[in-house]
Amino acid sequence: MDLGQDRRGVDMGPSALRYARLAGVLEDLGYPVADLGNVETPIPETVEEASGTKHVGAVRAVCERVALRARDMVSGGLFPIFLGGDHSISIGTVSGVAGAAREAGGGRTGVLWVDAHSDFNTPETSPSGNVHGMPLAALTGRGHPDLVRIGGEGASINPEDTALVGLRSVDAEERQLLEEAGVNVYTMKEIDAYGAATVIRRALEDLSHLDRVHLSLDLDVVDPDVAPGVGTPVRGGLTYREAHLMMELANESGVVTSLDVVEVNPILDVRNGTAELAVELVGSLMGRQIINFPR
Ligand code: B3U
Ligand code: MN
Ligand code: MN
Repeated sequence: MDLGQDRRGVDMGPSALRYARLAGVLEDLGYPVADLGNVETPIPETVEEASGTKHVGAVRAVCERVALRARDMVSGGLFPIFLGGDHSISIGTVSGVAGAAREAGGGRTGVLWVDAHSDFNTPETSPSGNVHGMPLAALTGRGHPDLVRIGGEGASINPEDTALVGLRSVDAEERQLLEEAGVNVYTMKEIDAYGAATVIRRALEDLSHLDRVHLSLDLDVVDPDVAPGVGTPVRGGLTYREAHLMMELANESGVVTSLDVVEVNPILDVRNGTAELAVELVGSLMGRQIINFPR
């Protein structure tokens, strides 16, 4: 889906990730993989543009379908990997995963949001009206009622059950909302000051009380020199090595139970390198190591 922002192209992200051998990399690690195909999504050319929050009705309809798929996968005991698409899909993925787990007595779900942006805007604070800048706010019960309702009435997750890592582009009023909500925020400044390992371990520690953790990986967290094929590049991001370390430490912690890979834009990419990096990062999260040296 690319309805959550203005640039065409992120709807081709899933094809690029498949072409970069996502399934093969997971199979090489020993996992059985089932590709469940694409979720039916309209293109912006066929969607009537509403004023205010852009394409909100269509985004909601797609996210409801995504949430149903997410529920089925969690109920079936699978590890869901959702391919975007712009980041608005995560209103569907997270609400579905969290809702299914809650209802099955599987407890409380938290979110590790790895992104250059905090995606905590509401229609009132958003400078763009783009839904991909709003998903985390909607998931914690803030924003457009049609977005907050996705996957079931009310908030899907508690703000204190979230950790945001890699931020370097936050709007002024969005920042105020983040502060009021009490989410755990780690900007690039903390990564520069304390090092990626320390920051990632703290973020994982913030989520250690939870039964499930959904990792939402927006590829724009990585520096655009390394990952140019993203919808909204912001310079000053994670290095190649920091991005891998993040995934390796998440793997070591053993807490991650579902994953989004979003905002890969093949039109802006160079020889599919951003999709290939994304697939490598999924490999690191799922246990790929340079050597399995006994410790
Ligand atoms: N905060 C801005 C920009 C933005 C958010 N997420 C992305 N870009 N990818 C907005 O439009 O909400
Ligand atoms: Mn995002
Ligand atoms: Mn982003």
